[in-house]
Amino acid sequence: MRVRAALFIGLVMSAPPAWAGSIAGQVSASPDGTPISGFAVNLLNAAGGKGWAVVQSLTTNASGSYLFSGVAAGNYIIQAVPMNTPQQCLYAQRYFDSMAPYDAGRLDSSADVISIGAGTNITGINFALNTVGSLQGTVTNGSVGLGGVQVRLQDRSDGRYHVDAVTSASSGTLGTFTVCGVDPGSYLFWIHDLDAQYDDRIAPGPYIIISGSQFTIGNLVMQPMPVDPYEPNSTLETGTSLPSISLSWDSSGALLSTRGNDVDFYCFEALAGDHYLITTTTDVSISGEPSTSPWVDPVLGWFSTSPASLLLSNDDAPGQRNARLETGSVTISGRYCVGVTTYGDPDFNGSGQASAGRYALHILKSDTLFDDGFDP
Ligand SMILES: [Ca+2]
Ligand SMILES: [Ca+2]
Ligand SMILES: [Ca+2]
Ligand SMILES: [Ca+2]
Repeated sequence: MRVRAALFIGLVMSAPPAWAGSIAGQVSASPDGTPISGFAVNLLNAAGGKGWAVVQSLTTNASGSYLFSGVAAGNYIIQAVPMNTPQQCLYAQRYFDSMAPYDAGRLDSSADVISIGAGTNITGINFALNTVGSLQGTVTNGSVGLGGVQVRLQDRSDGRYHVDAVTSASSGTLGTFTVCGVDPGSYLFWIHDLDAQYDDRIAPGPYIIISGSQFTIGNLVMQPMPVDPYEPNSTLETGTSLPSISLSWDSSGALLSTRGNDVDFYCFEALAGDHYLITTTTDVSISGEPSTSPWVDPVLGWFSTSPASLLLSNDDAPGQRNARLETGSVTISGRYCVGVTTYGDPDFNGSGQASAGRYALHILKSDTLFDDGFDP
């Protein structure tokens, strides 16, 4: 009796909850249909508010199959990702994409959204992968390899098409990277140090990728980040004093360098009744090219100084990375400050910043409230 009771409890505890659904499929090589085992498959949803994010990840079994179980009702997309091995590197990362809008699985914006109801089991989410190319190289500062640097191989004619990699951090191969699964085409390199101790760099190439080939390129050299001319300005008390703003004020040279250390404050005298529209973007010039960073995620704050207080903040209006604030009508004349940090640092003290790098700041004054759909 004791054994049977224990078995019964075990079965109850391992049974899936009633709400749990599943999504299954297979990854194979095209055109011959050979199953690809050990290929990574990701389940993504957008519940976190920062675009599609991975919520489950697994690898295909010996017959190329995968099964996500315990999937809550909701909307998902599925992504197949090559592992960094010589065999898998010749296949591209693909989203499941069989219906319009269609882009052969290259963009998450065209991925088929799979809506799953409570307890529903969906099968046949299959990937048939063509052979493409890959590329490898090393990022250095001119003398030593740099680990943990973001590397983006980006289509020269359409920046939406790109493949990302990260340089190695292990001492034996520091700074080396392999960009797996690159569709044939003409590419540029964009490299970014997450701590922004080194400046972003775009190497225009062209780097030509041919199907079935593994290229090796020379070193990509990063330069130190230039000094931010507005530093030190990391507290309300030391904030950069701006002249009284009559129309607008722009800063395209402001920087955040080294995550966790740098917040930038810009302060000015505002009169009761003033209105300000404040925006940050990552639309900056890199290597002489107008660029929008995919890595840096600015957050804006609007502070009074007496008393010192965060009045408003914004991370993602409009879009997931830009930030935009309307002060509304200033109630009391005095010194106010705009704070700039990055996502992960709601206290504007630098702690927890998830990104760092160049940003552009724009402050616009108006005598009337703005009316463009983003009023606070
Ligand atoms: Ca689609
Ligand atoms: Ca600062
Ligand atoms: Ca700074
Ligand atoms: Ca943001």
